[in-house]
Amino acid sequence: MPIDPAAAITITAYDWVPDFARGQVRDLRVRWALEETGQNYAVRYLSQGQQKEAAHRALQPFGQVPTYEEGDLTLFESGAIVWHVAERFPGLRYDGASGAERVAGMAVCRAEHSGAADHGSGADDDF
Ligand SMILES: N[C@@H](CCC(=O)N[C@@H](CS)C(=O)NCC(=O)O)C(=O)O
Repeated sequence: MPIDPAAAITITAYDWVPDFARGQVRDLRVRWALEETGQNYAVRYLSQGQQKEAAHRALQPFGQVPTYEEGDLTLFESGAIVWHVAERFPGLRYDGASGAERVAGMAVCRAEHSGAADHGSGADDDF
């Protein structure tokens, strides 16, 4: 994982998550986008309740994670952050002609990137 305390991008996450929510906290979406695009990022961990303090609400008015900071830019809402990462860095978007082609192209790119294309059944080798 490209976590680097000195990275230009900082996201927020919790330093403690109850069992039922492990793996579900929405910083996962942002981490995924950053990892898929190969971007190093730092993580600022918040303790229980710290998300509601004024310092964090200045970044996320609803007192939630994740947030994204890069220079003067601060973003919240995981969907908006993922969109920004896809616009900012190559690797998530596929600029095909139509919406369906873009999605199909993205699926192939992701499969190749993850190595899945090398480990398939072979049945769809012409795909
Ligand atoms: N729509 C927001 C939802 C963010 C959200 O629900 N964050 C949760 C963790 S998954 C949170 O920080 N909850 C703590 C709280 O609301 O006090 C997003 O996608 O970023």
